Amino acid sequence: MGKSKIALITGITGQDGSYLTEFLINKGYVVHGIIRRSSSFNTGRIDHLYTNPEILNTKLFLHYGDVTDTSNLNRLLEKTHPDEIYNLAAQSHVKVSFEVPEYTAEVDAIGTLRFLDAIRETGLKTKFYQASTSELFGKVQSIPQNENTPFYPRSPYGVAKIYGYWIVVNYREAYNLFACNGILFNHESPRRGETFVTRKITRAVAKIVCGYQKNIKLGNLNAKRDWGYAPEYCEGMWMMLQQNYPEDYVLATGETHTVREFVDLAFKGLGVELEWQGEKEREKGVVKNIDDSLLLEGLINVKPLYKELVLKYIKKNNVVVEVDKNYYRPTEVDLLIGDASKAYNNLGWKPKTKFEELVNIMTLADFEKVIKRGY
Ligand code: NAP
Ligand code: F7E
Repeated sequence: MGKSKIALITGITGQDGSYLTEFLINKGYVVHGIIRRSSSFNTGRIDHLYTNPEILNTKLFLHYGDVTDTSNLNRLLEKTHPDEIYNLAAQSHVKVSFEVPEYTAEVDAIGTLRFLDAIRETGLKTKFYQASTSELFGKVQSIPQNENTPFYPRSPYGVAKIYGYWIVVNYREAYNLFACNGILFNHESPRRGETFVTRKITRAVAKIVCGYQKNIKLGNLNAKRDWGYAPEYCEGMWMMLQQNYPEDYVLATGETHTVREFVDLAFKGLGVELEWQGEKEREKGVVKNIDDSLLLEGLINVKPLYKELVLKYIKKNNVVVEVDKNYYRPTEVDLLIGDASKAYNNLGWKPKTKFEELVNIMTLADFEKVIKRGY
């Protein structure tokens, strides 16, 4: 048996970091992950790996670190000698980036430079994946967006990530590094952070149906996103680093949907049909009908309990969605829809999970959590 490849992952405790770690361990890699010191546990998404004695300290090693600390990154590179680096660490929340723009730049832009420069300095022969984003397209200059679409970021997050993108291109050209930008459109899962809109919706819908919450307050319901399923996108990251030449790739589904459509489907999966009334800040999602024939297949075995809950807490004409201007952004990205033909042609990468299936996976997972734990 050959020697295992070694991967170093920043952002291992995040949504993508956790799926990528599972994927790489299954492929026979030894994975080193950088975690931040935090005042409470932040390893929830990788605990199933971390607490497995067959994995911890044989296939998975965790190191304290931070992409704002150059000496730490240099040390970790010298200690771990990775074949592949996946730079997923980021202040990744677009709305929050308006509140902490400088910190966002420090982590998302300069953090990327620190890593590339550490690779250059150590002369390590390693491949580098940069978590670039569809937020680079921002105020879109053409529809759909692909690798040749001009960028127009609309947030401090997008602007910081554009620096990350170009510094990867520059170090690739200047120092011949094997470095790739994955320009990934939104990708979601039951492990998505609770303040991103998809997870906020599926969690709230589950709680509303179970009587823990009356309604959900959201911002721009008209925003359109190209939403895919995170584990598939993590496989795409790995595929980029297995090519003969480093290039940049868009990963996307090629479909776009509004936030409102996401809300509709999440409620529908739990047997609740909505009707939208009013406009702009006065728009409301109101219960039109309760129909347990709409219930997701995975929930059939909890049907009696579901019926008991939903009939108790959800009534026709209940207002379950409201608009709250506090969730609006100073500048919004109105529409994203990606064209991933290059990834399909060169990598053979293709998204499998369709929009409705994605909403159902997330709704089901949150409903099961709420039923079991109440939150
Ligand atoms: P996420 O769940 O927010 O995870 C971010 C990770 O970065 C967490 O592990 C976080 O650690 C870590 N981190 C934050 N600041 C750090 C610092 N200063 N030093 C070291 N680690 C730090 O994000 P994600 O959804 O998995 O996304 C992964 C990457 O892809 C991010 O770079 C994101 O910007 C980018 N991206 C995401 C999407 C998407 O739709 N998900 C699309 C395109 C690009 P803690 O757990 O301690 O907070
Ligand atoms: O917002 C609208 C909001 O925060 C999506 C990050 O992973 O993907 C993500 O960035 C849309 C926006 O994701 C609420 O205005 C309405 O138009 O889920 P989000 P994002 O901003 O698209 C990209 C590709 C990344 O790279 C980022 O790291 O939904 N929206 N109401 C809301 N958004 C939030 N968060 N909360 C609301 O209440």
